[in-house]
Amino acid sequence: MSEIRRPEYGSTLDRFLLERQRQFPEAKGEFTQLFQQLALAGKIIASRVNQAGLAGLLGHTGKVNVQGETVQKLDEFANDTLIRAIEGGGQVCLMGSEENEDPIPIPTKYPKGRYVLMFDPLDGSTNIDVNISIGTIFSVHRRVSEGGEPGLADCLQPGRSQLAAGYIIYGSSCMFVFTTGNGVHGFTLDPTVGEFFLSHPDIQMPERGKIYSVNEGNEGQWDDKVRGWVDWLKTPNKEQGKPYSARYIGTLVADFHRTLLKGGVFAYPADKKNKNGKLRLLYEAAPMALLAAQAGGLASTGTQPILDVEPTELHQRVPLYIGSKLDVEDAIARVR
Ligand code: AFP
Repeated sequence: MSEIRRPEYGSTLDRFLLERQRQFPEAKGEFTQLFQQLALAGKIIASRVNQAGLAGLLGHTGKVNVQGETVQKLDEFANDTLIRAIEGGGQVCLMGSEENEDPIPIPTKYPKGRYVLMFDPLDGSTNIDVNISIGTIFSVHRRVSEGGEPGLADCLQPGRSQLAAGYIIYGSSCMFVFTTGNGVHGFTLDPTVGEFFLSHPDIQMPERGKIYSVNEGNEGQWDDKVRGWVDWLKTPNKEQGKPYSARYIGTLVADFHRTLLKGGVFAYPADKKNKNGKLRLLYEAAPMALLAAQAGGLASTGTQPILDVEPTELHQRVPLYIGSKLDVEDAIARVR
């Protein structure tokens, strides 16, 4: 009879956060508490995602969001869950969600903290009904306005000033992957215990990969440089490890997660239809850019590091090239 292997459990998320907190004697634990609330929201969303077909949560609400997209029932559920989990905690003074047109204030009955939370509650909505990975993306900034009520300026901060960023992926397992500026760490949820356990400490992106990830259905809308770059990736060249393989899920969290672990490049270029690309700077590109940088990778608009883009609007879009350092450098050299 073959031996039954006992699962190996790493540190819990709570213990990991507390150990980090101890390294900063001046820390008041607010950051730790914020992460605990994010993890709780992630567990609630994960459990609903798992039961979606049974719980009447598939399909759309009949509403259209600020991006002009159909709001799925799970989009709305995830947005409400995050807002409810965070607003009463006292760590955050303002939130911004991809689903809400304006910044989300903290109700007056709750204390306000010094952090600003930006999030995409359920990235990859179009994949919800077909059982494909979806995810939650978030980033944390420090409040920059002084006195009075926090406002739009607190949300419109460049990626470089993010204190933390991460995502929760609802895939074949649920993982919480984040950085607080000290490497990228991945925790896997054991649903039978209800805890996230450290499964992927200090993730490093391979310097070069073998996969490109782009919606090639848009090829007819691309300019010649983007088309030339993708053709180059597909042209056989043994020494350069080409042709690359194509993978495209259509959920940024899932495409980025694969790129983080296996390397390669993901792109959503600007095209004739989407002059600034499709992806949102504050809820998608900037958080992933911080994760990529912390894992040794790169993220660019094609002409500028994503982390340097100064936001001017809450729902601003940017072209995105992200992934292994050498693959993104190749992309920049060819599409610029
Ligand atoms: P949805 O949340 O509307 O499904 O959009 C997902 C997304 O913002 C991002 O997660 C994907 O990478 C990208 O859009 C996919 O866009 P295309 O369907 O145009 O390829």
